[in-house]
Amino acid sequence: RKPATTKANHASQSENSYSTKLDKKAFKASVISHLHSTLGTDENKADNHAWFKATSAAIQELVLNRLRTTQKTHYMNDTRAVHYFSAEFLMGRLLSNNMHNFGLFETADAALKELGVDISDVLEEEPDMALGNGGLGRLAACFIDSLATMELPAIGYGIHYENGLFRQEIKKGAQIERPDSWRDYGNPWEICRPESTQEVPLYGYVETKYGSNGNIQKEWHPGSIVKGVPWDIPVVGYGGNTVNVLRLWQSQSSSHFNWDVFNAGGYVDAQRENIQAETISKVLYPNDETEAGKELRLIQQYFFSACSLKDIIRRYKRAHGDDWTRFSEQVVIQLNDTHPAIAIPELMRILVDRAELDWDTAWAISSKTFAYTNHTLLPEALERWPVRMLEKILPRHLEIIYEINHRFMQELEKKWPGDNVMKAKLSIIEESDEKMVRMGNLSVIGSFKVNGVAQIHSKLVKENLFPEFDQLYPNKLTNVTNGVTPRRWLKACNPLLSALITKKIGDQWPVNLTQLDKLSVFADDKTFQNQFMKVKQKNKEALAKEIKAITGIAVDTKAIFDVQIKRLHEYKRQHLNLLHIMALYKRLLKDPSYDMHSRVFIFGAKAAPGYTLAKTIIYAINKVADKINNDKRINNKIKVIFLPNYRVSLAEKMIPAADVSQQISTAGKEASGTGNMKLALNGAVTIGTLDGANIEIAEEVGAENIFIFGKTVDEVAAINKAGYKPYDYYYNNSEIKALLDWLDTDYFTPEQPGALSSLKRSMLEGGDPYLVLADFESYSKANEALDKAYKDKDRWAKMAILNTAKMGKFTSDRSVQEYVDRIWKLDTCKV
Ligand code: RUG
Repeated sequence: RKPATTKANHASQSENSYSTKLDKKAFKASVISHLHSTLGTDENKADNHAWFKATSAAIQELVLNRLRTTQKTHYMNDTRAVHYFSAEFLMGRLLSNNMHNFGLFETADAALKELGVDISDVLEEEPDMALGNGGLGRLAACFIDSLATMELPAIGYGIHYENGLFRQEIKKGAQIERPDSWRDYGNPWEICRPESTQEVPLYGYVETKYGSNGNIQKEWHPGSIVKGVPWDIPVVGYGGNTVNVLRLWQSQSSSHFNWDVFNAGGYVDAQRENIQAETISKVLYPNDETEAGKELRLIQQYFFSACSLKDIIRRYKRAHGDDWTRFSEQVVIQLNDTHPAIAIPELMRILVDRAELDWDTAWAISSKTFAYTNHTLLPEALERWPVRMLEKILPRHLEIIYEINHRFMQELEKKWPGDNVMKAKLSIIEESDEKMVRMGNLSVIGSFKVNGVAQIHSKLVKENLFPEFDQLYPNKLTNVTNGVTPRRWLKACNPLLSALITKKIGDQWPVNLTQLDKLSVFADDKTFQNQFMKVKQKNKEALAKEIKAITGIAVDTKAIFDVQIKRLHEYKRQHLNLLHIMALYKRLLKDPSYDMHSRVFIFGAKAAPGYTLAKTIIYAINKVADKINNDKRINNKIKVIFLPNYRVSLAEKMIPAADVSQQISTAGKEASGTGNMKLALNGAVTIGTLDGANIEIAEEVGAENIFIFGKTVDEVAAINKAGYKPYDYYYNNSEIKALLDWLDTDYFTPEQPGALSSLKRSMLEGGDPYLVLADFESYSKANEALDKAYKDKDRWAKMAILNTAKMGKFTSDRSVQEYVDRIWKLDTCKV
């Protein structure tokens, strides 16, 4: 049962390794057959959606074949596997990606063409799987792509949300949220597996009993039980050999209900409060809101963690029966942030209460199973749950958390005798007015490795967030810098650039991204510069068409395309970008000959529905845009475009067309960023702060190929320590004063005077917590340098080429390899 597996290495499969299975003729036949037999229509009646379904079905046939083979191979090899627990997987669309990974894109394109169908119309029919908020969910999607590509045994576990992240509409400049019911017309990729349904207990009470051996036994009598039904989404690795699975749980009511308990009295009230089982997986929570009080969210977290653990244990038992000794050898669980941290006490409950292992044995297994990734230092995003809430929903888990904490306190007492301050700091329980459970502390204590997501971030995790934990467990905290999959974020989304690169350096770069460095020698080559910039120009023209179609606004494709795409948050400082745009506008109004290359500022951003100031910033961008875009006096020097409903599929159109990448967070606030990597990979030049992965990008591309500005992490800390005074900047810099005062007039919102005043207030009375004013001048200077660089065509082409060439480090294959080597300890398994 244990044939040879090999150490993980980058698969060197070429794109064609699987494509030989289907030529154009066979592909055509398969699509038509699905049109007839799966969809009950024909070539004459079929609309684009039917073609999309039929094409997907043709691909899915191949996918399922490889899925079966993969699963059989993993089972036969009894492989150790990573289980990636994530409340979010931001997958986007799958058809194009799956075709590319099977090496069938060109075949499909040609086949559909012969059928009179344009492949891009077909691809547009696919709704995005927007089961995530942003970076964290998209990272999970990139990682499972890499895991499959590198032929590593892995499974993603998450929630099958009925509604993904809300759809954003912009009405009169303001964000409106609409539901995202992405499965209204079915999803051609997912497979329901009712046979693997799990039951999840909730609420109720804990009974203390004596077991047969005289030991105390705990029995949880749940107040209700919900069912988790799994949906499997195949994850196709590049080359099409390994197809792993993303297993997403949908909640359903269970006929199985403990009526004895219910009728015993006293539970009627509790039961009345119970949420309907079906609502658990109904909707993805938009992040950035305070978590406290969100009972349903805690239930979501427990729901998917419990289903996934049961699923893992079922599979483990099939191979190893009741022998738990090998569990942590076979199973590693990566917690993507603290959202699935409740899995730690859940595994302890299973081992202690159900498998009747003693605590120490159980803890030895559990603490060798989990590893935890931290994605943020922002205090408001560090999860804490009220003890009261846990007691009500998961009474046994609360007991277990207390026991974990009690033993941990004993450990602390040994290390730092009598140090109660230390104990209070590191305790899982926060003794505030309302007692809280700190999920971050639980995750660190219950995991064998903890990682941050960029060098600077991991350093701050060690030095600021968990310094005492780092002292206590010297080798537990580490760094794995994020990465992105070059298959989706270059090969598939930027076919022109991909073709140019392949022509120049061969076709191995999608699986060995450091090969891009071979382009460096052509950075000064005029012919290559022309070819590279011609591709950029074509991509800009395509985006301009899209902008026109979406907004009705015509943009000049000779202008600099300047892109800021990410969630709307004060720390990401879209308002710094906006203030600078207003400054340029003002300078042009004052002096029409003000020397600047024309520039199109393009935004994409969703604000959490409850985040008022973020929504005001969106409104402000749109209102300033209205004014600038219609002001004849500035001669089209500036355009401001806000593209509504930013999502993965829109990013795929924006990124290839970007000249400039805005990465302007307050230093120390953006854990890593991954959009920064995608944009640079596609030849955009970054203007950014020394924050997150920008620092490592700067190291790779060199200082002369990036525009760095602003206060550093240390400077930010020093300013805050000394007491930051935004009014100093307001009174000492006349431009800043004029800009903020402008926001206070009705110039941009004549129909609604004062609508933007809160934005000004946030940067003055509000204390400007993200140091917008402190960084404004330096940002403005960096923009001038950028403008100058762009005017020098050769220089810019060289910079753009070198940005692409130097992005080898930022493939998610490298990140995954680091997890494999240092945390997961997996072997590849050739399928
Ligand atoms: O904000 C971070 C990004 O900096 C990072 O690149 C991404 C992936 O690691 O995760 C984002 N993030 C952090 N998303 N949610 C959180 C907090 O839960």
